[in-house]
Amino acid sequence: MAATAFVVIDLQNDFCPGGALAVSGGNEIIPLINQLISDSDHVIMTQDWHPAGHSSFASSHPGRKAYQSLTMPYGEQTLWPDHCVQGSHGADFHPDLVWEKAELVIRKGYHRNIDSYSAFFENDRTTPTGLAGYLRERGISNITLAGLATDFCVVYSALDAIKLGFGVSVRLDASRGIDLDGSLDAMTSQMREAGVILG
Ligand code: VGL
Ligand code: ZN
Repeated sequence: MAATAFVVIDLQNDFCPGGALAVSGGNEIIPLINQLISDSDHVIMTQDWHPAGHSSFASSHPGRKAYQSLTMPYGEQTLWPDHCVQGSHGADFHPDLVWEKAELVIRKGYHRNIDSYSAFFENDRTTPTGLAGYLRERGISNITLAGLATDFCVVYSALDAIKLGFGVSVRLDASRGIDLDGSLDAMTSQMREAGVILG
C-alpha cells in the first residue's frame, strides 16, 4: 500500500492561546494530534519561521495594521502581528505536542520579503520548500494534514498537495482556523471541490 505521512502544520506557541497570533482553541487539538502522530508511520512537522522584520508583519509597514491586506510584488498579502520569529519562544512547538517522532521539520517563511503559508510553495506560488521532492523520493504519495490554521497554512498546503498529485486528507477535527471574513467556510469549500478528503 502507498505510504502516507501525517503532516502537522504550525503547532507553535504563537498560534495557541496566549501567543502573538493565537488561533481560538488552537491548543485543544493537541491530544488528538498526539494520538494521530502515535498512529502514523511517517510524521512531518512544519514550523513557521520568520526573521525579525519580516515583510508579512504589519509592524514592517508604517501606517498599516494587522489583518489588513497589502499588495506585494507577488500578490495580495494579509499583514499579521509579529509572530514565530526565528529562535523565539513563540516559534517553538507547543510544549504539549509530542513532536519527537517527526522525521522532518519543514521551516517556512524564512525569506524576509515573501511569506509562506503552504508547506510546499512560498506565497509567490512558485518557490518550492522541497517537501514535494522529499515525499516523492521516499515513495510517500499520500498525506494527511492537521494543525493551525485551517484557513491559511492547512488549506494552502492541501491545495498545493492536490495540484502536485498527492492524495490528500485534512483532519478538520484536529485543526482550528483564524476565520478572517468567513475564510474558514470559503476555504473548506475550496478544499472539498479540489478533491481533498475532509475528515
Ligand atoms: C499562518 C498566518 C501567518 C498559519 C502563518 O500557520 O496559518 N497564518 N503565518
Ligand atoms: Zn507566519
